[in-house]
Amino acid sequence: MFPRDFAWGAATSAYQIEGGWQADGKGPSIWDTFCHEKGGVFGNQNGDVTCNSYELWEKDLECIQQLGLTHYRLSLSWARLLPDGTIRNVNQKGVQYYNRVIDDLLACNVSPMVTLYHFDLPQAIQNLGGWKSPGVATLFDSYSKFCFQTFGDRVKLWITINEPHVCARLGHEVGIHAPGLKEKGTTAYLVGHNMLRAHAMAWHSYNSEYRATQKGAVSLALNSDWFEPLDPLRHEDVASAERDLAFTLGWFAWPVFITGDYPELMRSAIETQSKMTGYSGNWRLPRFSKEDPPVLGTADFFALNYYTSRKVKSGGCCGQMLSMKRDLDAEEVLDPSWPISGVSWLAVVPHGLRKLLKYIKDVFNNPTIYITENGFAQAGPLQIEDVERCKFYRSTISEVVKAIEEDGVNVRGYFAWSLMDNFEWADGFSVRFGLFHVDFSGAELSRTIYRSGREYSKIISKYKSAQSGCQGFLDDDY
Ligand code: GBH
Repeated sequence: MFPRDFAWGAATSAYQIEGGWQADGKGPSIWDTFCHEKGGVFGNQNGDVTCNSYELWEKDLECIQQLGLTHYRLSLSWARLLPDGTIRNVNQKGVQYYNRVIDDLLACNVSPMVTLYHFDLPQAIQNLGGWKSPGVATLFDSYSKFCFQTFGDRVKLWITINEPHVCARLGHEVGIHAPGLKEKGTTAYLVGHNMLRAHAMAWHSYNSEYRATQKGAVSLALNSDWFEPLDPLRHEDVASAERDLAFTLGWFAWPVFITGDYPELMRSAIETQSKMTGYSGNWRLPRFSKEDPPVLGTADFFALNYYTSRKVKSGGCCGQMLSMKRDLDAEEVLDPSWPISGVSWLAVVPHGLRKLLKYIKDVFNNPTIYITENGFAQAGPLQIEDVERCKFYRSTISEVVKAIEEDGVNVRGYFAWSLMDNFEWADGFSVRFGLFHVDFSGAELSRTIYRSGREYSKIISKYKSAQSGCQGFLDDDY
């Protein structure tokens, strides 16, 4: 059974839904730049308008109410609030917009979970070196304090940074996300480091300046697949799966939850490759400095974004050049029994979530966990009757039930990705994750509930009424 105050949510992010990219004094972000430069996104699409939530927020609120959510996870656009990234210049229209969103949610009895950073760095800060530059951490801290000060009287659940792993790797190593850098084997580690420094500073600011009065909780959202050895009897495969977990989840979770430093496995794998390739520069994986506030202990809960799983075997790499892939030295494969959703990377593996939750419980000291994203993609011809996604949500949520009841994992909330179809980064509008369909070809951008939206709202209301003792829920199939 779910705890009484379990959070039933859906999530979105600013760049993916807001549009209004230049409205009312908003500054440009790196995603504005990345899309406008063309070549990086499916069909040269962009988030200039997308769901236009900047103007159509009431429509989103209607969707939220129709689902019966208790929580809504949104992100703030840093450049909408602070057009040049600094608190020297505050855009009051941006403040008004988010005040209204937050107030409307609370008026409808929906609690906001607010992410400060979901991939959309102000371009002005990118021009100073972006996440590569150490100074970004202090700028992020100032922005965070500004947000705590402005919205923290009403917002009690904060995520500082969404998926530092994706931002570091896809943005700076692979180059398919903004800012589009392909500086292999070095920059992603530096960027990840500065993101951890930025997160830790913001957490300490909240802790010392706002916690006592605002009484909220702050974490960072970490994405990870569940990785398991292709052949559990092969030592190399077991070690590869462990390395993959260390390089994905451990990279950020070890410093914050266990040791204040990166996983030993990760450090040694990187050092080995540095030696093998004759790399003579500084540590590629930076050291934490005593000058910075400590990173250990800077999360009030564990925020997990889970989408899929991989089988892992050894090898799979790859020339003489340094790269993260080479450091990782593991090859990920799909199990042929796993159905694939509308995007090739998203194999449907609900039981992987249960295993990952148990792993987090065991390895990271039984934290309170919020599943801050989980979802299923549709592509190709539109299906409002999306039965596959219905099945996906039903079986995923039943895996969460097992994690809670049988494995004793302390899961406190579940957020579906996403409230509605939106701008899916490099895939543009070709991939749809919504519980509501958005008609991007019509001027109204009308929102229509998918069958999976109905299904999710049924699940929510069943559990809610079971909790209040009105009715059992196990009589049905979820
Ligand atoms: C989330 O990341 C994001 O937080 C969210 O904004 C996004 O809309 C949602 O996923 C759906 O994609 O291109 O083959 O290298 C999820 C974690 C990790 C999933 C990177 C896609 C890229 C695979 N993502 N992965 S590939």
